Amino acid sequence: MGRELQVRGFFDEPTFTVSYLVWDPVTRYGAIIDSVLDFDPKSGRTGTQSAQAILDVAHKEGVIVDYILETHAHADHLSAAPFLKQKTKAPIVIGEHIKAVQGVFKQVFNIPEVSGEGREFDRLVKDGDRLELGELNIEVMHTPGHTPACVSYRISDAVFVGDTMFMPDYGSARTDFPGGDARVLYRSIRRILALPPETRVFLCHDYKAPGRDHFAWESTVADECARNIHVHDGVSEDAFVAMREARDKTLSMPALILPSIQVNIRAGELPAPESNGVRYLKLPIDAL
Ligand SMILES: N[C@@H](CCC(=O)N[C@@H](CS)C(=O)NCC(=O)O)C(=O)O
Ligand SMILES: [Fe+2]
Repeated sequence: MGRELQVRGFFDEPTFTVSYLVWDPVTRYGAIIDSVLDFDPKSGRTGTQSAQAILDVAHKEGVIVDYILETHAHADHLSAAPFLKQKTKAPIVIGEHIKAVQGVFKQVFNIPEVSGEGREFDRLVKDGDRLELGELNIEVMHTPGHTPACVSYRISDAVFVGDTMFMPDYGSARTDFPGGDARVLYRSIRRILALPPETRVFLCHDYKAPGRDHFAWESTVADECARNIHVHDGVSEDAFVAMREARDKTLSMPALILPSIQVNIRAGELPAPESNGVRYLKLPIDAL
């Protein structure tokens, strides 16, 4: 019997992102998944309040943070991974196909200093890899579709699925970013839904579904199979692809896509300060 992983979710309402602190209750070794750096695009100000709130809980619960995990290079918020790494000394982990994502966006943003080899991260993981978390294991599942580098992290009776599916009443992630693919996403989701039905599923975003008055980010494999409006057990691959591609055409770009991607392909590191000591982000004109 695997023992139950402890999970605490932190909801960032400005970006609808859920970050997690998870830990092995016996050894107290833990990980932080998909952290958020506060960023106000109007003023250009950043802040670490949201990330600090995670560290505060870790401290209160006596959790030793062993990994800073990213499910993908996020397109809607800046990662706080460098701040967390400085505070915890834990390595920043992402899927190995981040190399391809870096390859595309280093061109878009014309930032040749980005390696294209994933060197900005401390550890690149691939499908089937296992990371020790106290006496538990983090099992990596490559779950592409939303982006080519997306991974899910399965830990004891829980799985952190990043942007693959969302709450059953909301459905699934968009597939219209470079390297996204609806057919590939369907197959990734079906792999997750083949896990034991009681597996707890933790989502990376919630946008509230029409008629729901509260945010939510936890479901189960059984619930998703039975009720996910885009990918319940009765939906064929072709039907999903048609729905997803049609819906993607109606979505506008995330508010923070341009700041987020150029920072997150650098593992959350902001561009180096210019001669006046100020850091600047780029805005590619007519390039996306
Ligand atoms: N309105 C949000 C949208 C963000 C967004 O596009 N999120 C992606 C994940 S990075 C997604 O899959 N959204 C699904 C949807 O909006 O239906 C924003 O501007 O940040
Ligand atoms: Fe995303």
